[in-house]
Amino acid sequence: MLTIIHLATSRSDRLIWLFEELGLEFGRDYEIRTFERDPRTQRAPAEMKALHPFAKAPMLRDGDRVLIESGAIIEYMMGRYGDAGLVPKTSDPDWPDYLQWFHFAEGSAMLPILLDHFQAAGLAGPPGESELAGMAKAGMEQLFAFIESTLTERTWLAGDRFTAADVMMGWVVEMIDFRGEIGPYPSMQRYVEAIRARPARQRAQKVSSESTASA
Ligand SMILES: N[C@@H](CCC(=O)N[C@@H](CS)C(=O)NCC(=O)O)C(=O)O
Repeated sequence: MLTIIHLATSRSDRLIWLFEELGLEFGRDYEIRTFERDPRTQRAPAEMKALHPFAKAPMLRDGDRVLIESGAIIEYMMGRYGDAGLVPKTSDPDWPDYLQWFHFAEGSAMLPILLDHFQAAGLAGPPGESELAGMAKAGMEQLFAFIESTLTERTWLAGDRFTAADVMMGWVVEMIDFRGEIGPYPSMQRYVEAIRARPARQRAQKVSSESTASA
């Protein structure tokens, strides 16, 4: 049995979604161990250190191995258990875009969003006034424009079919929506609706909220 180590509203939602896209079934093929964030700091609890010294979500336990990094875990799962057609072949013209967007999610997209989150929480002085606030705003505008222009040209980020890059980036675009910033971007709105219409995404949402409620 595979175990997803989960924090509510976190990147571990990517894994539950991927597992459902791969046809794995909650309770039969995988279980979820949910931890609560510290209500004041939103940090992961100290008990997670006992599972892995880095103590961040998600983690995946497979036998006696515990892996971290959502992107690495997704690649691990598809490499070891089959990719269900979510990875273009290296000869496919969409493969370079697949690689780019898969890694862009954690490598570039999250930074301006996190900078903005921390400055808005007042960690860099009065919100909206620090140099960091300006950097975050400019970074987010650049990010949103790049995602929007790509999604105006194609249905999914790496072409006309859904890939694992959309699991990585879909979580980011849903975060943009959750933060109330998607309004001016019709292609991102269309993309979020297409994600939410996927049966695997809907199953994952249900599994995630049920496992959070029973934590
Ligand atoms: N790049 C890592 C980021 C991991 C990460 O920062 N996870 C957050 C949740 S989304 C976390 O555990 N935060 C609590 C903490 O840092 O204490 C990944 O994609 O897995």
